[in-house]
Amino acid sequence: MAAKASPPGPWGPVPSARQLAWHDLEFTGFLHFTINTFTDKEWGYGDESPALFNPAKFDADAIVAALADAGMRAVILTAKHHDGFCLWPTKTTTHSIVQSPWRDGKGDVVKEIADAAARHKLKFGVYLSPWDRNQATYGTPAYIDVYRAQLTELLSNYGPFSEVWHDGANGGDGFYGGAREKRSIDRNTYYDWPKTWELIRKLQPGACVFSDVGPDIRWVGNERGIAGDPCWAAFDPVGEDGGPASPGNVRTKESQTGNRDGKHWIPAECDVSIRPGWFWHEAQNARVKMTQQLISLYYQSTGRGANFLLNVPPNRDGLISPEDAASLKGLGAYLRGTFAQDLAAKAKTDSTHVRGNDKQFAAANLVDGRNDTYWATDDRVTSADVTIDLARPARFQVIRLREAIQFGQRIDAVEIERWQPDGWQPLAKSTSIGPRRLIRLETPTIAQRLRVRIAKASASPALSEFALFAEAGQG
Ligand code: FUL
Ligand code: CA
Repeated sequence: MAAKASPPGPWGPVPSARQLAWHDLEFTGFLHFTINTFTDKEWGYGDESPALFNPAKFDADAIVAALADAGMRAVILTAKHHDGFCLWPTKTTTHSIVQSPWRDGKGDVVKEIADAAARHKLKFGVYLSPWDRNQATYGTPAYIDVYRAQLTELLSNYGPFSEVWHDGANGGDGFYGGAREKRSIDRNTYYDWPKTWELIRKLQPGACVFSDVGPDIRWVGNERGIAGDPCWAAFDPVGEDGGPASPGNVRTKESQTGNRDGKHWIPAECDVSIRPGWFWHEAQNARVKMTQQLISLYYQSTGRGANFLLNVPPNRDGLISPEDAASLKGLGAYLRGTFAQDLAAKAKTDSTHVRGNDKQFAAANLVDGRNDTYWATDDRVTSADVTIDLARPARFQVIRLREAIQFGQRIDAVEIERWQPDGWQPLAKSTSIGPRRLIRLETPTIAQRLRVRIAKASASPALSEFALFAEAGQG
């Protein structure tokens, strides 16, 4: 019996435990819901009457069930958007749900969504807008205390969080307690983000912090839901002027691809709305993205190793509109149908240059779909082939590869070939893999033997999965 080979030495930055858990989520729902839903606005000014908020049929279970059915594993709610209206009974301001007629001012949207998420086994997160157009003190140090007090309330009272989301929209005109003026802040210094992140770490050590610059997850640099190709998990944010970066001040071109030689593991999250706007607008009911568009976005985000954050805004009733629900249902059916059965699950692998020449080790660990078992080469080897034999021909259209990212993102490029009577023939190519790479072939393909060629790697490669799937119908 061959001795168990020692694991590869790490290369470059590696993910933290909380980031590893976040990578596994793959697909998250975003809920933009607040007073804007009732005023038909995208950015409220901050002077809206709380009396407007009254989602008569609000049903957190129905909302979360629609997300779960689409294949989402987490949900992030706008606890407060730029207009400052708080969806939970906060002690920090009267501009909240307490002043609304909904549930006689005794309701709590954050709690209802958090509890529904727990019931449906989805992770939970909040978006708390740093910019607050309602607060009289916005722009002064006093507001930073309010912002941290709001975070403290949220992170102390609603169970475990998987993500805390801060956007980069910062300052401008607003109500500001009646001042009705324009206020600008210094994006690099005003919020003192490192101190706020420390507070989040203390209250929710398992939560990943999202912003333009991380520290755990980065904005992908566009609001189209599309990751760069390649998309590296490593990222060293740089400000627009080449100086220090901060939320609202980052070179977005590099956010899309990351940095191949980056020093920080800050993977990308791709946010996009199912509708043209982030909030629900009646006039956009006919412009909801169709199932096929969502599938394509899924491959362009999740499929490139990023996470997909799809916004589905509840309507004035407090429900997901039927148009949105139909597209989500189609997406869920496609994802379940496609990824239910890995056609390579029982394949045999063979390879050259396997770590310690332990071919048994390689065969057992590549195709099992688990990240803690992997196929790796000897430390000195950075190009290698692994052959996969399915025992009989299979018809597939999607190839999924994963790296054992606990050792870093080591592979630069791979080529996939299939065996034909006259030899090996190219089938597909890819650059970055990281936590996941989905290759969607243009047509269904039949093969019995396949070969993964590690064309280029920056350190000895460690692959944790090779899987094949037949695509389900697209509804
Ligand atoms: C941006 C905001 O300005 C938009 O309204 C939306 O919430 C988007 C997700 O983030 O910064
Ligand atoms: Ca494995």
